[in-house]
Amino acid sequence: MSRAAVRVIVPCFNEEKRFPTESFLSFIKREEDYDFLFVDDGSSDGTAVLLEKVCALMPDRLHVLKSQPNQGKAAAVRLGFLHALESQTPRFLAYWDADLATPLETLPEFFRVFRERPEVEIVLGSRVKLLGWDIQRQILRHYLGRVFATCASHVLRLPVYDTQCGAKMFRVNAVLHEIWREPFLSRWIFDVELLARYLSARQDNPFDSERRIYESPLKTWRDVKGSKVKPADFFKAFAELFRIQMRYGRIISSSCAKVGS
Ligand SMILES: Nc1nc2c(ncn2[C@@H]2O[C@H](COP(=O)(O)OP(=O)(O)O)[C@@H](O)[C@H]2O)c(=O)[nH]1
Ligand SMILES: [Mg+2]
Repeated sequence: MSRAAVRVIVPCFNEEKRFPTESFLSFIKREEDYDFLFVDDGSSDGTAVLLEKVCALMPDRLHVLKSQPNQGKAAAVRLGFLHALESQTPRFLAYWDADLATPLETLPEFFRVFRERPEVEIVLGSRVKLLGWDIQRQILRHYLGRVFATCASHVLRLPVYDTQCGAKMFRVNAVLHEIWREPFLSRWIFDVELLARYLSARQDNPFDSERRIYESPLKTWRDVKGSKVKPADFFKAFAELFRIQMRYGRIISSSCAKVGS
């Protein structure tokens, strides 16, 4: 693989029809700091063949990892991270939804945050709907998403606005290795579990997490047609949030109490 500073993991499940090949190719030609690792998550359509063809166009910057059978986004992203952390580790790792609901042009904005703020370890894309900004979200998903995000923020004891945006970047360090090591309990909301793990790992001083995690408001975000997430998954997400609370809640609140006392 190339020696790019940022490796971007892109989980792909049955993306043949909506995969934005041109957007990836034109971005990579313009921006030399990035390379991409696509993880084909047991797709049953032509995604694997398509990804091979695309990667063959720029083999040092575009790579594909195939995993069978389908295991869900959490496992696919984790596989990509473990692979990237094994060899020629880049300085930064990101994951990004294949539909480019968050445009690739946002990657340099996240990268800039790390360069300007040495204390930051995680940058989260945040879909804040403000006048004049181009955040296009289905109304139902927006409101369900806001309810969920508020509950997630409670469980994490962290004033985070948006845990579920599929665009996140991480500084590679020992904590990063630790938080990706184990498989996730959750299939749908591993982003929350990842933050819970981060807070647990950094439990010596949890209030510093508010400086180390940076939410970057997105200028553009579009709900791309063809999502495989269904309304019923909203309820599954709550069941998983409960499991996360049971598994990590005590350790997060005890570290908050320790610092507060
Ligand atoms: N839904 C789903 N997405 C997966 C799976 N494995 C990988 N992904 C990828 O996860 C990303 C988000 O999927 P999408 O259906 O757009 O979800 P949404 O944007 O939250 O509605 C895409 O890059 C998918 O290809 C899976 O098993 N199910
Ligand atoms: Mg999507």
